[in-house]
Amino acid sequence: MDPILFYGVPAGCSFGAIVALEWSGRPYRLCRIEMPAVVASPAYRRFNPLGETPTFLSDTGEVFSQSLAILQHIARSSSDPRMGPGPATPDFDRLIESLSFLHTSLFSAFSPLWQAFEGAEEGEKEVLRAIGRRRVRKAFDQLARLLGGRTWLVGDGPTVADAYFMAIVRWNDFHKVLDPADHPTLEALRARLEREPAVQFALAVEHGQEARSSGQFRGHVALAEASRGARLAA
Ligand SMILES: N[C@@H](CCC(=O)N[C@@H](CS)C(=O)NCC(=O)O)C(=O)O
Repeated sequence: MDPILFYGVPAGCSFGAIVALEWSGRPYRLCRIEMPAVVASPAYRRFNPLGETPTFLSDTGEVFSQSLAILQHIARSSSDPRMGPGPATPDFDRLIESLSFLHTSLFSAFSPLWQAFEGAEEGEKEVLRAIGRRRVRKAFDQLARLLGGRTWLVGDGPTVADAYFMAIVRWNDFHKVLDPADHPTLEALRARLEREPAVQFALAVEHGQEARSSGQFRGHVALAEASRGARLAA
């Protein structure tokens, strides 16, 4: 069976996995999960007890979560160079370094801002915003240093690390912590990615617009339909 990615909208971190699936050239399907309504529902929690997106249902029926595990699973399924360097290569350390930084520093820097937005106590909101803004500024500065003078995060072309970067960096559009002009190298990386057909596809999918796949997207699956073939706990 075709693997299924359960992706979250609006603007979920699962965006990176949609791009990776497009680049993989392997057949796949998508299941759209509205946040916060459907992501917290009992029907979705059968796939993801944490009530988070993304979740992946593999071609053998295994169900697992966590963006980095999903990106690595997709990367192993394809020999497209955009999957990034393989484990036996020197650049693999650089790939894991980039993905880890994006997850533990950039993603988590936005967490206090999302908490403030999603309904913290009134007295906590200003504190969360102040912490989030400080952490986002620091993470962008660090990421610019990590990128250095390179065109892409890893190696000579786009990889799953850049796809995941694209998923997270756009959260600044919503929270407006930084002026993108303050980090011209990161802004240039984002602009390069926005010219990628797979990125344009993922954006169109998220917005519910007509989306042209340059990979092997085989259509959306409803949540109820997705459980067929999945190894789920009773
Ligand atoms: N550690 C998880 C984090 C997943 C996560 O926090 N997902 C967010 C979207 S980016 C989510 O589903 N939030 C639930 C909600 O907003 O209700 C991963 O890397 O996949």
